[in-house]
Amino acid sequence: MVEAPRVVLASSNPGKLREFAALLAGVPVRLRNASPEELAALPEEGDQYEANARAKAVTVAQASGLPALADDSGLEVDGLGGAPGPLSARYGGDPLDDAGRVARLLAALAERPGAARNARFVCVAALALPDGTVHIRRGECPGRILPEPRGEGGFGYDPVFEPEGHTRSLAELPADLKNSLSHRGRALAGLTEELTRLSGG
Ligand code: ITT
Repeated sequence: MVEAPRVVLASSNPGKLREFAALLAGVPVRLRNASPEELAALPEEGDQYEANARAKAVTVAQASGLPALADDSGLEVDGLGGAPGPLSARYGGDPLDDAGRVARLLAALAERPGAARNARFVCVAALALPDGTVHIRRGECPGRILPEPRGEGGFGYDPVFEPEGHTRSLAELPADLKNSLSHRGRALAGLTEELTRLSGG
């Protein structure tokens, strides 16, 4: 029997890695996380989702000699002119953790009216092949920023993001429901065909 092709996940974010694995569970590929050496080769990130996603995937595809999958993602808040956007992981500076970044976001939006809290998660996913081909897909998830964090699931800004059409935060929704409507779920759905093709399917 022919083994499913291997694909390396080019991310150091445990929350993303969990979601990649769940989202690709039905795709005939064998996933592995990037090694510390492969992750150390990742370039400094800029302020463009697509360039960042492409750079992460291409770097790990070259380092591993295998197809590599990465995403660059972020939260865009209308009342902050679309910030923090591609800078979401570094919002507020380095010493902050997820809870610190959430607190900083809520402070920036304190006393701001409803429309200022409209927001969207954006994900640009990149699949880089060892032959240099790169496939790019984008996904978005619209919603709004809640007044207080709610829920224990997910990661990052999930506790303060209520997706459109729902009355719970992403951190309160079951993981499979988040994945079915999330920016990452939508971006990866667009890559399923290319990933399946790796196995000759
Ligand atoms: P890698 O580059 O190693 O993958 P990273 O966390 O630095 O990890 P990004 O530069 O793409 O990745 O930053 C994305 C940030 O946006 C992430 O750290 C979260 O703060 C936020 N984010 C992205 N997707 C999210 C989601 O589904 N839920 C909550 N926050 C999310």
